[in-house]
Amino acid sequence: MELLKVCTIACSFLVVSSCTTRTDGSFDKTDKTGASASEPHPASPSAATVRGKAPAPASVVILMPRGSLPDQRPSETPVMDQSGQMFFPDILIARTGYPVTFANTDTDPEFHNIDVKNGDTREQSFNVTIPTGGSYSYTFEHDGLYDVTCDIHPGMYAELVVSSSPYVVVSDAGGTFAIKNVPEGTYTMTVYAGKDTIEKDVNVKAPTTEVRLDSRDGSPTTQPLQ
Ligand SMILES: [Cu+2]
Repeated sequence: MELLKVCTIACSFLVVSSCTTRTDGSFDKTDKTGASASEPHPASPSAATVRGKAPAPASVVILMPRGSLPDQRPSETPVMDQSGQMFFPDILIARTGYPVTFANTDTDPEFHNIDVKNGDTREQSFNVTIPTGGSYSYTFEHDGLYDVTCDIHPGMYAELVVSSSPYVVVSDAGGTFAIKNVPEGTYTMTVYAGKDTIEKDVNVKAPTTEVRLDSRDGSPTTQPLQ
């Protein structure tokens, strides 16, 4: 009888407890919200896809909110690799204030140095040498386009796009681009198309916002909200 009473009390405790006790004595704390910092952020119900056609292949398209930036960590750390005496990818997108990994996975022992400069100011961010199998992590504190070169192999070149906005894509070879999961609101779109820069006000509405980019002369254009 006494044993039954103890068992009843113990079982009641387990029912009301939010902890799952394991036989090894460890336990998992249940998060009643079901959210996890490592899970990707779900799109809001009013999120839109913003798409259009940039005037040049491999254009960089950035949507900057007029209001506050979303508090969203990047889902993964971007990696710029060096292999076969090439940078890969040749255009990499990174978030301001979060790390970027630079790696050297050349199969033949090959030293590379990585010289990174701001494309506008020419200010050098860093210049390091990475042996085969090594890597280097760096966090950029300022938005911008950065040139990535290797002084040992002058033919090596890549571009790094550092943005405080998460809404950034590189267009395909035909200039077509699509930015997904963009909350509704007003934005400034900046398109880096070769040596041209186009700026445009965009009013994003779900489910899809088409953006026309008519300027081909490179002069900044401000057009009415769509
Ligand atoms: Cu190199």
